[in-house]
Amino acid sequence: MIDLYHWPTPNGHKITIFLEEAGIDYRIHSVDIGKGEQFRPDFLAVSPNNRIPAIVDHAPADGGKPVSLFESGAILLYLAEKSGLFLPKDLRGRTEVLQWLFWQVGGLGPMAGQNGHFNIYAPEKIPYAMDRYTRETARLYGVMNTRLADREYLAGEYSIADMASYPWIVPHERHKQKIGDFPHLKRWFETIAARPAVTKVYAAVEPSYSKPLTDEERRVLFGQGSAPSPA
Ligand SMILES: N[C@@H](CCC(=O)N[C@@H](CS)C(=O)NCC(=O)O)C(=O)O
Repeated sequence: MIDLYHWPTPNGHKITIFLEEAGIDYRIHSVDIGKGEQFRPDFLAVSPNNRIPAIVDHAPADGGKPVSLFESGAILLYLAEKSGLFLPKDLRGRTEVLQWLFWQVGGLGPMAGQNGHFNIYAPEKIPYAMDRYTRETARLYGVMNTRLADREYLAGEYSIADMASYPWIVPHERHKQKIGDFPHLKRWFETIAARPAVTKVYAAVEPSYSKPLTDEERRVLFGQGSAPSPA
């Protein structure tokens, strides 16, 4: 059994997609990040970065005490190794998947995140920042589109690299991208959207970003400084 600390955001969806695809039993612990539940000591003990997702695996492969883990990329890698699924075992296949997984967690996620921040959430409209992150998101979409021109998935078979990237393409309109401008990415996006596990994840809960933030949620999310709590 996996305890999943979750909120319905792109990084949260990566893990529910994996668990549904792999058919692994899990229990969701909702962490309402707009209400500040990410600062609760019991959650910080699992995720000291006060971010979802995080997991606790009560039946780790070494038979030892439970393993707790934060960072979506590390969680996907852990679960893939645990289950033997969605990550090739051969050197080259594995390296290729990890390369695209790291590309997502170090590039697509943070850049699209800043895109959303400056285009949607920022109280002041700062044209330089909006333009910078809209262009950078477009560049990353272009990289994916080129990569997908001659293959079905980002790296070999459907893998944790695709599961990490898909939830960050779902909000393409919010991120001011026209998916039709990226035909290979669009084909990939539609293929993954039609997978039963993915449909189930998105049918179960509306993404948290579907609703505008309240002033209090803004304070909690964007007022954080060096202490693990909002200002
Ligand atoms: N690098 C982290 C990013 C996780 C992240 O940013 N999570 C957001 C939701 S998508 C969060 O928990 N935010 C809470 C906060 O900002 O306090 C990962 O890939 O897991």
